[in-house]
Amino acid sequence: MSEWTIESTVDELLRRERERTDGGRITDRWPGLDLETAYRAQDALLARKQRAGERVVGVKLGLTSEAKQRRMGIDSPLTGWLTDAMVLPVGEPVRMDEMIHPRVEPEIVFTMGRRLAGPEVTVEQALDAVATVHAGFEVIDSRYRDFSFALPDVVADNASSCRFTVSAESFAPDGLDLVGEICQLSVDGDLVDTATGSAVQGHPAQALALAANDLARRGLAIEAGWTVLTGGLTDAVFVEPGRTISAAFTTLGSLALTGKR
Ligand code: OOG
Ligand code: MG
Repeated sequence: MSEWTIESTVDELLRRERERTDGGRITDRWPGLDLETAYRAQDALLARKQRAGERVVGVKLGLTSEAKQRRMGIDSPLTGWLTDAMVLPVGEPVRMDEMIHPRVEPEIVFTMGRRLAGPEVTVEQALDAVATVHAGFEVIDSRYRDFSFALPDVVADNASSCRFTVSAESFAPDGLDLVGEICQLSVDGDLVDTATGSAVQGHPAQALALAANDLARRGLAIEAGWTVLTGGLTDAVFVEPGRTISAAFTTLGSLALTGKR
């Protein structure tokens, strides 16, 4: 490919997803891919998925915790789209044959009772628009080799999104201590990581406000009924066939996922 464009970037990322193959950074080949152009590519990628019949069901935040930022070497949060095709029902295995190199991370998830439009949304306003809070898992599957990317690369790649699971147990935001909520992550029963809700931008609703304000720059809002993944609390764990990854939260309940070849 000689000249890289938004459309050729989308073609390449969708090809990798379809063929379940990773590849090099787009920014190595297209140094002109800046953040704004990358979000335009992300929106163009979503438009392709919508033309193929997928429906937007929410939005995700990525790199909202220090654990994730440190691991990925990027210190700035980002947003991506969630579609109905990404829903992984509770208890279903992670079908690795549909993916490249999936990793799982525990997240605090909001479902929205009201529309939330930026700019200048505060934590209080954000929390006020939330209907229910849940424990969740995100399965990320970067279309880049070794999950190695610069910020514009991962933005164009819809923030590595692949699947997500939301616990059926739901909680009203009032009366929850989301800052102090503890999440213990285990692999095959062995505790591997622990974090509290404060890991996510100081408060998961701060991440929600950030998403609303970020979308406002693109003339968009978080809609009533949408699901919002606020970002991995801990580092992500690779899925392996037969490996069970579980998360136990103080009040939000427990969830487990198992990899299947
Ligand atoms: C980017 C997506 C990060 C999170 O929750 O921090 C993300 C990646 O790590 O591949 O979803
Ligand atoms: Mg995530």
